Amino acid sequence: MHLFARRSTRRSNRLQFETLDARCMMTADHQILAVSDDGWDWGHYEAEHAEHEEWESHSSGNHGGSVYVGDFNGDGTDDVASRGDDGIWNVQASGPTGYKSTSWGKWSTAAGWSEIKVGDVNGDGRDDLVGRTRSGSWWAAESTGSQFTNSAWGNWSSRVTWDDVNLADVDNDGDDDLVGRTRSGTWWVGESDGDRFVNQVWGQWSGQQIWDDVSIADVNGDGRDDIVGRTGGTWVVAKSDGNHFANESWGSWSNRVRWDDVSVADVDGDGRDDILGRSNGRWWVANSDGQRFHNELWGQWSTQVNWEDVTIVDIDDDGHDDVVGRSGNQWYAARSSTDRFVNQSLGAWVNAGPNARFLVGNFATNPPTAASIAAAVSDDGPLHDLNDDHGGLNGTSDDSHTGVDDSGHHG
Ligand SMILES: [Ca+2]
Ligand SMILES: [Ca+2]
Ligand SMILES: [Ca+2]
Ligand SMILES: [Ca+2]
Repeated sequence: MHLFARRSTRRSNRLQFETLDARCMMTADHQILAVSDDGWDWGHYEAEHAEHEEWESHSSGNHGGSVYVGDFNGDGTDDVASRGDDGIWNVQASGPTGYKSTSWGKWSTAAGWSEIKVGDVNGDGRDDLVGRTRSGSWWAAESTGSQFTNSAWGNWSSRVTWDDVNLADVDNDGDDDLVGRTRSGTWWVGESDGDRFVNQVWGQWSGQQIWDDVSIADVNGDGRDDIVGRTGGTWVVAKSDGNHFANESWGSWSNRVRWDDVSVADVDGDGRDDILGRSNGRWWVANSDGQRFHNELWGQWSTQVNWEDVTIVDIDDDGHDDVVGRSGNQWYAARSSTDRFVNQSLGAWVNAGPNARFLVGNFATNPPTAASIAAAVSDDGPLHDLNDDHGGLNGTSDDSHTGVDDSGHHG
């Protein structure tokens, strides 16, 4: 499953919704959406309760295995794009009346696409898609708001192996740029000029070492995206000055334990991205002070269950990123209270079929409700009302037999 949580979309939503009136609209955030091949549906998360809200079920076509979350029509809420076996891009645009599924364009079925990424490469506020062909050409499907316009944006050699390819705005000009590292360790940036990617060498990491958890993060909060990665336990930051990356050691995590769900999140809401990860059930945060990471124990989840779909989202719109995840059909949140996580049950998702796939994003709900959302889909027959006896997202606070172990909090 390809899951793509859009960090920059969330950031831009926050910026857009700064007026008081608009804050009401922020309630249309934080959904968990489940997708299957024959339709979808969702509930919303509301204060202490997670309630299901049954909407129309829409055919979502053949996903071809991958779905991409982004705000493709630029209305401030996330949509879902998928590409079928016929090469056609289908966008499920989320809006106040539900999802509208339309064809937005087509990519060749013979090009051998890889590294398909979501971002706003031309800075117009609408998310676009980029992908690279087998021969190394980068193409962008630029959103017009209702369809994609395809054009060639650049080329990266197909003779070298590229690692950790991402879209990120490394120069803070509002256009998402391409970043990627060759196997020999050179960081290349395809800097977007709004029409194409201009290739430049920005930095160098050792090609001899193993790099784990390489991610995009603006660790010093200057608006320029940086890159973080861990090698031999040391967290290295490739810090952008707008023209190149400077390598700095920011901290370390033990490399003798296993780390799960390592993610970038601004858990304390100070505008600087932090890193979190779970080891032996404990959530540790590498908290950025703008110059280095400070390791802090923030919470604990049970080690007795299998956690899936663990995703960063600011579920309560307080500016502090939270963590959501599920164990079976039970959804939980580790909610940031500025300096630690508080575990919370979001309820159960009872009627999504075994093949249902879940997405977390800022999908629209109708009507907008306070601190919204969670959504699901069934792939095994008619949808049931999740508020009925089947349980559904009944948001009970009964944590007694949940997978969450609340005992591990410090402080
Ligand atoms: Ca765009
Ligand atoms: Ca840029
Ligand atoms: Ca930065
Ligand atoms: Ca932070």
